[in-house]
Amino acid sequence: MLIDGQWAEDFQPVQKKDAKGGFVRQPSQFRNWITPTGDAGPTGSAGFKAETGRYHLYVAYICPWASRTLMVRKLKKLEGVVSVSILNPKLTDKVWAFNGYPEAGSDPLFADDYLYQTYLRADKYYTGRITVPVLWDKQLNTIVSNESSEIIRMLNNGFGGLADNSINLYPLLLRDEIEQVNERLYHSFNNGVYRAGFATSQEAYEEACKEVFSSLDYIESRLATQPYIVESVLTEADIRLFVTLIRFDLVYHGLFKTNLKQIKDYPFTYAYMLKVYRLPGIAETVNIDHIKAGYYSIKALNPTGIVPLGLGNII
Ligand SMILES: N[C@@H](CCC(=O)N[C@@H](CS)C(=O)NCC(=O)O)C(=O)O
Repeated sequence: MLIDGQWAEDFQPVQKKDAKGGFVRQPSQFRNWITPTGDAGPTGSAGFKAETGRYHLYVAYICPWASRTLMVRKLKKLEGVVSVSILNPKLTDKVWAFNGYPEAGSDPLFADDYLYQTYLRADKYYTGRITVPVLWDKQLNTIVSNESSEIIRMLNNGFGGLADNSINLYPLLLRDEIEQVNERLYHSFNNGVYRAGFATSQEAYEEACKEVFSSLDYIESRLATQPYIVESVLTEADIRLFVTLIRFDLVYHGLFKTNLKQIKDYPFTYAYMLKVYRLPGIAETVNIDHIKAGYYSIKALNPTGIVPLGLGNII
């Protein structure tokens, strides 16, 4: 990570942990909001008005949090409004790099080699991890946000008439239930797989792994009686769920040791995952080769860098 704009330690083995060896995810630091008028959102400063061509999204296909933003950009038909760069899926000692892998692009804005340089352009004394997604403002030359849960809300309703508003992923009437499901699934499922994978004690691993599977039981029981995870319409809760499901049999089951069962052992959940995958545009946001190459490049978990051959029969 960077401390006051300087590299502190190698990224690879360093993940923050608690006293029991549990993985602790660090909070995102850029928390502004794009709004139709440029007024401030729930956090951060004003001045980020929705405009075509003004914003750029840096993502990696490996990353579930970044993939949320790619999915919502597609569903809201914002491809012509917000441009995108795909990073190299393989993590380096300086974390995310541009180029050097099929379908990874260069940095169209500054021709940088690494994403950390983008963070330093926004704040030359930046302290924190270098994470994707990053939503960049070409006009103010800064990061609008690096928090995916907020970026997907901006893409959903911050762009006014520039977006396709026939889809609303955060409808007013369902917000309470969406928040409840998000809350239920974030810690124990979306982040639960990471807590299992990056645990450094048996106790922390077992606790996280069991929570992952009790979440899958909860997901399966909901999907047995309704088409989407909240009622009968596609919402942001489905986006957040899908990105973890699609990676599960492919990488979490093996590399993160969440291996009590696979998604294909949950018939309703498996059918639901395929249904979301087949929604228009969604398959283009899933790159299986990048997901495998990226996760299996995490040296702390896989020092030899060997990538298994199997595809987990996911799609
Ligand atoms: N809270 C962030 C988390 C993003 C995140 O952790 N991204 C991972 C990739 S999946 C990352 O960039 N990790 C690099 C690191 O932590 O050094 C969000 O949801 O946007």
